[in-house]
Amino acid sequence: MSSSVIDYLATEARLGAQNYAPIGVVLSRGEGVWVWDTDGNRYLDCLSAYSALNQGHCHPKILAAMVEQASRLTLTSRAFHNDQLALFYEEIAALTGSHKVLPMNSGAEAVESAIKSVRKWGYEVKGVPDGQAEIIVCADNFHGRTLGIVGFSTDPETRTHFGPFAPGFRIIPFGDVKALERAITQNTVAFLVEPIQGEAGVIIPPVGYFTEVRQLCTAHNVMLVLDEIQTGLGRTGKLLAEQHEGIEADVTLLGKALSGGFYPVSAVLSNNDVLGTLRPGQHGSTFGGNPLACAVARAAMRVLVEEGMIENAATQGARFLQGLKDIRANTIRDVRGRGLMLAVELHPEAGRARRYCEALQAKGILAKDTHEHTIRIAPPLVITSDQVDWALEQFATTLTLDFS
Ligand code: IF1
Repeated sequence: MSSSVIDYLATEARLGAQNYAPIGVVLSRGEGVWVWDTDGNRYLDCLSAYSALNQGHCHPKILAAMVEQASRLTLTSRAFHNDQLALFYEEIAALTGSHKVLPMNSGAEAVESAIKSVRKWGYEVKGVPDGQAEIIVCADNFHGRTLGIVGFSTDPETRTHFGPFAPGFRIIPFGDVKALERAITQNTVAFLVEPIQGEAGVIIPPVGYFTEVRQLCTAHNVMLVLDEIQTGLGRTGKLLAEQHEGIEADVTLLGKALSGGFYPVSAVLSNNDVLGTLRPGQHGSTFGGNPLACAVARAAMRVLVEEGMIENAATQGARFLQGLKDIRANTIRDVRGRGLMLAVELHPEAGRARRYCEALQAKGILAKDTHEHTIRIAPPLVITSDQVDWALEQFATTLTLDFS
């Protein structure tokens, strides 16, 4: 380790809140699937900033749109109109088939905004008595870090000592239609769920689950809110993960890759009158819908489609998954994924996944562990076959190591 690296780490440790434990690499440059550290070592990015970099690092067309817009107009607040917002609305609505759009910044803000909107819809349209709205969520969910959201997390690390929390949420197991049916009452306004649970370890629900979820929600006039902040925008090999299930959510949440990693941009999309219940003054954000965010998001959506990244995610994801399945190593308990949202779950006896991520780093791959024994793999969607094959060689030699 060079002295400059030690400085960065020591200064962060001394001055920063210690709410992360990053792998000991200091990055200073990125391009496509690659990042470089301060010593000039190159790595294949297999995390993509938790899927915010679907379009790859520093995509030149998104960069150009950002620079051009930044030199013209960055922020107006929503007190005035700007000449990018309407274009952003047009393009995101056309891309996703949505009728209403609420622009926000972070993913957690989109989730909070959806919760407010479906509650309001529940009171004003569905007729739920004031203060009684219930929202159903899943165990092992991850929807962000705000108080409202961590209040319905089931992960002790995420919620312990952050309470008291707001009422109004019911927690059911993920992938269990019967549990959903039992949990729905007359006061249920929404079911909020990830199409594939990311933080939980890339958990794919049983085949047909979402078809039945859709039917139940429709039958009981419950809004199906899909958090596609991580699964959306091509990550799973389709524009939206809901397309694998042949369903349409009532409310879809996007974030992360909506800006291609340049800027926090999120959105609540709805197919019906949920967002229509919001009136002037009832919700907002200083930065939400600002012209810089809109210009960046427009370019990020455009390159995703024009450069075939969604199809590439399907093709390379299948290649990566098969390659991982072909690795014969006693350490591997399970390999799963859809598109380029992949995970290798290790046997508990193999040692901690973090150790394997550090070994991968030494071989030029950056990946992130989750829940002790799972390695998450999510490269930018611009990855090529050769790069996948190279990555697989590194995984094969690393996963046969014994860190128990
Ligand atoms: C952290 C995981 C990923 C998300 C879904 C909303 C949000 C996220 C489905 C909130 C955010 C992040 C944030 C990051 C870790 C991370 C993560 F490990 F927790 F599961 F991506 F894999 N919905 N996910 O995944 O979006 O407010 O952050 O913009 O450390 O919190 P945000």
